[in-house]
Amino acid sequence: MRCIVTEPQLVGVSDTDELATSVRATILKSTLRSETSQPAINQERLSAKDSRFAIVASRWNDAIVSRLIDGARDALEQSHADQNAIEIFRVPGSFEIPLCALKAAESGKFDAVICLGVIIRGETPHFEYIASETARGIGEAALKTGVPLLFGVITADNIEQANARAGDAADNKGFEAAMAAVEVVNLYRK
Ligand code: DLZ
Repeated sequence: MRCIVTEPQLVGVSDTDELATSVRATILKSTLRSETSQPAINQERLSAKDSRFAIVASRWNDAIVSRLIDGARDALEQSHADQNAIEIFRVPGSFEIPLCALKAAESGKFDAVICLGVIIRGETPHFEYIASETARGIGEAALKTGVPLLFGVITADNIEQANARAGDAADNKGFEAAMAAVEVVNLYRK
C-alpha cells in the first residue's frame, strides 16, 4: 500500500540547508494517509436503526448495478437498518438518477438517498455528458433539499474497471455509498 503526505505544515526557513531539513521535518509532521482508503471511522458505533433510506439505481449495465444494490443493502443491514425502511427506485439510465433522487429527497420520507449507477466510457463524448450531469444533478439535489444524497455512481473506462468496483464489501461502491449514508445520517441526527 502506497502512502501519500497530506496537509504539509509551513515552516519558516532562511537558507538551503535549513530548507532541506525543514522539508524532512515537514514530511514527518504531516498526516500520513493511505491513498487507497479513508481514515478509519468506527462504523460499529454508527446505527441505521430507525432511519429510512431510498436507493435510486439505474438499469443501464444492470448486472453491475445489481451488485451495487446488493452491496448497499449489505451495508445497511450490517448497520441494523430495518429492511422495510429501504425503498428501491429503478430509473432507465444514470442521467435519470438526479430527478428521481430529488423527488425521493423532497418526499420527506427518507433520511438519505443512495444513488447507484454505472457509466462506462464509449467511443463518443456521451460518457462525459452523462457522467457530469449525473454528478452535478445529485450534488444540486442534496444542496437544494438538505437531504444527504450519496454518490455511488461508477464512472469507468471499461467493464473490467467497473466490475472491480462492484466486488465484495469494501470493494463495492454501493456498500461504500451506503456506509457513507449511515455516517452522515448519524452526524446530522446529533
Ligand atoms: C445512453 C447511455 C449510454 C451511452 N451509456 C450509459 C451508461 O454507460 N450508463 C448509464 O447509466 N446510462 C447510459 N446511457 C443512458 C442515459 O443515462 C439515459 O438513460 C438516456 O440518455 C436517456 O435519457
